[in-house]
Amino acid sequence: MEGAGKTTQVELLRHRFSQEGVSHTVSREPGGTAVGEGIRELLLERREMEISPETELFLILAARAAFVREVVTPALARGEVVLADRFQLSTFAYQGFGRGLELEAVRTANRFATGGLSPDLTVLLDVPVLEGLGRQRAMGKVRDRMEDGGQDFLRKVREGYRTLAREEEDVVLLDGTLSSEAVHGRVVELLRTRFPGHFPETFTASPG
Ligand code: Z5A
Repeated sequence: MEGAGKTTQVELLRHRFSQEGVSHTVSREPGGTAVGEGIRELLLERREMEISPETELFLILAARAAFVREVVTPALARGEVVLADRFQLSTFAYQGFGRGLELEAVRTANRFATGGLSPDLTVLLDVPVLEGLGRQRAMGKVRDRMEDGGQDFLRKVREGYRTLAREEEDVVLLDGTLSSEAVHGRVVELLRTRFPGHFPETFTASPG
């Protein structure tokens, strides 16, 4: 969700990976490529522009197709861990549950955009809508087009996320209302248990 702490957690993890010598790439969606940044601006900042849910979906997937081919696939080929603050689960939640597009159609179109590449793990940081919006307000973030959908829209998105987390094996819900340090500790433990042997022994919730 908005203001759930994704940027904060990605930064904490990036720092730990650097300390531990885990090679990684960090990127954001939509964005992360020249075409993706252009689409991001169109999608989020051009609030005067009418964009239908179907058009919105294909803009997001156009950015994703570039992201997968230009950022993710090359990074994986270099043996790196790829960290992204959002990916396909956001599309299922926002465009599927939030905008009301048929979920199976969204999944099919997404599969085409990604060429079938799927994350090994998605961490869902769950916070109540008002708490996320309050955090964004406190940091002075300007409302974007997606938030123009209002709280009802965002509640549908949150319920969608929670449903997806119950149904999908590679999605784990964490309580995003805990402190940033507590959430980070849980993320580290999750990575250690999900991918045993992949990270150094020193990669623990409370470093030395
Ligand atoms: N979108 C979509 O519709 N479909 C898709 O497929 C994709 C995206 C990929 C992208 O926004 C928009 O695109 C998004 C969905 C749509 N809609 N909107 N709006 P984004 O990802 O760029 O923006 P955001 O989600 O609004 O991100 P954000 O505001 O940067 O939130 P965040 O990264 O999750 O939070 P943060 O920046 O880490 O933290 C926010 C504040 O809370 C900050 O002051 C922190 O210090 C504070 N914070 C962080 N963690 C905590 C904890 N644990 N406790 C207390 N305070 C905290």
